[in-house]
Amino acid sequence: MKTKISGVELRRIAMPLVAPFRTSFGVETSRDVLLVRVVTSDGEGWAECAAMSEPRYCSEYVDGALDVLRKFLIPALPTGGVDAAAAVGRILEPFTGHHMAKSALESAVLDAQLRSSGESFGSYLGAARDRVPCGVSVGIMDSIPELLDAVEGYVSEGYARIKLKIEPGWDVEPVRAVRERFGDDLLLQVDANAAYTLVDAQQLAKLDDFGLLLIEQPLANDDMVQHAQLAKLLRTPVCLDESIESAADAAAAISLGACSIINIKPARVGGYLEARRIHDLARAHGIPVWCGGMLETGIGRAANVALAALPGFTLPGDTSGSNRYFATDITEPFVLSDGHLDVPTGPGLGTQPLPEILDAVTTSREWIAL
Ligand code: NPG
Repeated sequence: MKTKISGVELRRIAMPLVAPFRTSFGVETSRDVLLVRVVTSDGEGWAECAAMSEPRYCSEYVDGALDVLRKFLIPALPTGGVDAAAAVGRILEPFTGHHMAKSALESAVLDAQLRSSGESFGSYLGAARDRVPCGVSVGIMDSIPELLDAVEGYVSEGYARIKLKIEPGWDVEPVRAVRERFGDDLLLQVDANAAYTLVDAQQLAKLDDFGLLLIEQPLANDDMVQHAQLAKLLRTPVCLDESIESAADAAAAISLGACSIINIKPARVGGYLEARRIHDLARAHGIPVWCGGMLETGIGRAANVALAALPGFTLPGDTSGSNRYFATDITEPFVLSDGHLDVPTGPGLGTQPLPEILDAVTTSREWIAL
């Protein structure tokens, strides 16, 4: 039986962050989030669009996602209904790019489908465990003492690994300071968000002394060949994030030797089904993967935690507790226990927005009938 979609609500919310989050591409103080709610003949489904307010991490941004959903993606859904969420990706394929917007629409339909069949995201995707070890991403700070205080706080909360954001001028020294203070056993990795070029290879090779798990996206998003060259010059494993927008990209990166680890962000690759394909491909090639984060509310976090429970996710992800970013989340918060988060077991995402909190942070709503 087909699932008929009667309409889609696009709801924008403003979520203040507990502290500014600085990366090599900008500073976030508040998260401008687009939520998607589909209403279907099987019930409703929720999803979160990961696009940020400005196109700095990638070309997508919230106003753009709203526009493409409203004008092209939602109107493309057949009024006769879809067989399953898996059909949504194929229906949206004629539109190029816009992976985050597409991912949100497909995920909302998947949530509706799973809520109605009573299956959880984790079970549907193939989760192999009921809880996942969690890492935390630590932004660029004004000083080393400030960084050490922040890391100290996360280590005492029980995070299983620390990721330091780096950029030219903030790389070797912060890594050295964290290693000296917290010792060699701390699982530590760095993320450059494309801030370097191949000319910086010698500087990046200095990080080899610190036993890092990986260096993430050192070079530009479209520099696959240069990442392969850099990987030969470093002992630290190269992990790609921004460069991998599809399973085809992952296949190219693996065969080029551009990376030996992949950060899978479902939104960046167009959804959880493509994310699972990348997981399967990487696993078949012995390439470890881990689940990235984009400052998600509990809606996006729930699905990410489910994905992170798949067997090839052998490194801790950026699946932090809700309180890493938000004083009040729009769902029941995800709370770290012994460095882990439980994989939700309820139907679909296994969580939903709390109406009063959601209303309090809503800045706009729009209903698009099919
Ligand atoms: O824990 O949700 C999280 C954020 C982890 O560092 C993180 N995300 O480049 O991976 C990244 C970075 C990011 C943040 C990317 C915001 C895009 C937007």
